[in-house]
Amino acid sequence: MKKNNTRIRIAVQKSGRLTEHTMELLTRCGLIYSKGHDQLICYGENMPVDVILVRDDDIPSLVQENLCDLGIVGLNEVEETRLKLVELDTKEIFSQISTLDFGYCRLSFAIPEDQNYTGLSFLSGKRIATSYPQIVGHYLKNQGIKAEVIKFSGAVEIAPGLGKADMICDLVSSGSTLQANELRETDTILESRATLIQTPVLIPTGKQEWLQRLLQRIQGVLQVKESKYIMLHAPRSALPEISKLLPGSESPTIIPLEGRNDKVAVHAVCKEKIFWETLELLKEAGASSMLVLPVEKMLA
Ligand code: PRT
Ligand code: ZN
Repeated sequence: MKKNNTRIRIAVQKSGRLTEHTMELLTRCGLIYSKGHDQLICYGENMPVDVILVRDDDIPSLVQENLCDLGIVGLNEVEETRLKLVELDTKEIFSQISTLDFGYCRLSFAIPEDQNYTGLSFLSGKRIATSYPQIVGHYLKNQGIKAEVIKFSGAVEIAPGLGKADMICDLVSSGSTLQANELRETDTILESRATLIQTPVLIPTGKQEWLQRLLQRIQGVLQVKESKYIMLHAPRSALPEISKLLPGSESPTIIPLEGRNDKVAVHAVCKEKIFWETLELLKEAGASSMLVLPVEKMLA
């Protein structure tokens, strides 16, 4: 795979929990792509952006080694690789550009249900199975706890049952996997979600413009998801109170209403959720004819 100096390469999970959300994000950024015969690359047809499909564990290294300019991967993988690079005294490490709004989970310790958890001191001298030895090792060191960290590549939750470990530290979302294995979650050591990372190497000028455009569009997509456009009529006298009630909005647009001096139309983009309760409060403040619309695209 020869690297091109004008096309941006973005590493994405090939098949797994992050894949669908990541491809949807890129599509919402305007990317139209076709899949190569080998199913390993999606070629951007309308933007100089190619998507490289790989295992999620490989994404941070591909970005670190500048084989890809960007990567989208869970913070758990980002942090595990970052700590390894720090340990190796690596000077230039990939940067974390933005957290995204999917792939939520947490890295937590879990112990057999029948054990009595006594706080962090419980960990002392224990054998802890995990796929994240760097994160767990770092945490234990910071807490001044001596315990044995055993690296497991998958099915960590079965380690205590097999007698290979006393407890585990693994990703949890609903908690049902722990429950099925008779384990109880104790402390969380990392809150994770999908994260956008960028190579530590200077991006060539030929790619700069499109890189900036892509990053700006990603921010736009993230903002738009929560944003709503609200339109309402209001008495002029109630404007200060109504403006205060509009969640996360910058100065609203005030439009005169034909033949009415006492009333105006108010239009605003709200960057936070608008709940029924907010509309009810606006009504109490004198607003009427309220309309809340989704926002399709946004560019700051
Ligand atoms: O093949 P490849 O290596 O690419 O995929 P993978 O199997 O390593 O990763 P995948 O697709 O399972 O997860 C990709 C990323 O999604 C992870 O790195 C996390 O950032 C994020 N993520 C979000 C999760 C979960 N939620 C999650 N629940 N990753 C894994 N799990 C597993 C967890 O390890 C445990 O086995 O799901 C189980 C727990 O789930 P609950 O709902 O039972 O608590
Ligand atoms: Zn993986």
